[in-house]
Amino acid sequence: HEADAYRTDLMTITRYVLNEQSRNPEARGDLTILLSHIVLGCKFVASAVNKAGLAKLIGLAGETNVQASVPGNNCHLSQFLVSEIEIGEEQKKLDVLSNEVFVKALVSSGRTCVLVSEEDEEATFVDPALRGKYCVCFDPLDGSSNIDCGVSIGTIFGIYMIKDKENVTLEDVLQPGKNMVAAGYCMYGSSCTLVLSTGNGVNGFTLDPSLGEFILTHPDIKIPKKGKIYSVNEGNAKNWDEPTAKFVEKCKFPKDGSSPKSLRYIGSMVADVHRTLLYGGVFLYPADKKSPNGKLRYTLSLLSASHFAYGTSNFILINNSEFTKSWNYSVLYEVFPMSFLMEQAGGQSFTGKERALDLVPTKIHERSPIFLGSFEDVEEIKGLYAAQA
Ligand code: AHM
Ligand code: MG
Repeated sequence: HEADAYRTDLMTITRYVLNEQSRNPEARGDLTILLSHIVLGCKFVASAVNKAGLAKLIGLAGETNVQASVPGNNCHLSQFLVSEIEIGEEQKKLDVLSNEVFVKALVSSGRTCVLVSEEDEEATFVDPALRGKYCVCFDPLDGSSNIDCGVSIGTIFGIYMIKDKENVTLEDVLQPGKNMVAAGYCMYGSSCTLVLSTGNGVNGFTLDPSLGEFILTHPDIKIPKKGKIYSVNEGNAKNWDEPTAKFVEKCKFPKDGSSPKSLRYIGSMVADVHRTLLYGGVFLYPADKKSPNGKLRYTLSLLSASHFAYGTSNFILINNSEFTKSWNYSVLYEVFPMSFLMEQAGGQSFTGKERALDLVPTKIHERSPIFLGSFEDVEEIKGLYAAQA
């Protein structure tokens, strides 16, 4: 009977968010509307990603794009998005296209005032006539270098509320992650899954392509207290700091008689974090210690790379005239949303110095190391950093 109920009494994401809204007597439905526009953006990107191999959406500029449609969604906004972006336009790379879709969906929701996107160097201040009380930080298509080989990719978003609608500033998004009111990601994989928290636990919804709706499939996700998996780019091991090196050594050669952990690393943050959330374990992208031979190598790349610092995962920093390579994650649209979800699911997230959600960013594209996952595994990492200090 339960299976029947599951099949016939569908908990769509909109129904879920409306239920949540009704629990708060002061809620006016703004977050519900905003989320439905984010959901539409995710459906659009899901559809475009699915067609990428066929339609050559990722092809070079200059070729004319094929028209993509949004399955099961005939509302005006989706038609507007499709016509606005795709018909007759030259092909755009999927990450650029996704960014445009999300910016337009967010602005037209009438519920946003500041947008920060990985794709845009500057924050977008929404036209006063269309302003609402929310700020959205997002990476429209993270891991886009994985598209060509069909590896899962995703959209990540975090939502803040502004302080004063009449006086909107960058300070509204330069807040610690613990002030976020909602966060989530959508993974475009073997299925399309949207994981969301509005500060009351974490829920996962899977897109039913035949309905064009996200249906609740993973209610109240809780991450296991301890996991059997560690997830890290081991190719960077030579530059790890000591606590990271010690932790990974312990994963592989435990001295307490426990079994070694398995290594899983997809190289696509949304997919790696999704697995960590469901199966437990820890995902880490540590700081690099200064590479003594790095100076010459990075001097050359700095000249050009400094111009492309935003919108790519490699960010070159000048530090006391020495060059430090940093591939860490963006605080606003990667570290905070994922940390928010982890904590809401009973796990934790740490930067190597502090609780990730306590970090106060000073610029919109600030980056940070990250260690997140099962509570006990992250506790162990925190212990190693504390011992070093
Ligand atoms: P992108 O922001 O350029 O799309 O790349 C970000 C991706 C993340 O999804 C992934 O976790 C990371 O880069 C992998 O980094 P690395 O290849 O250094 O392991
Ligand atoms: Mg990214």
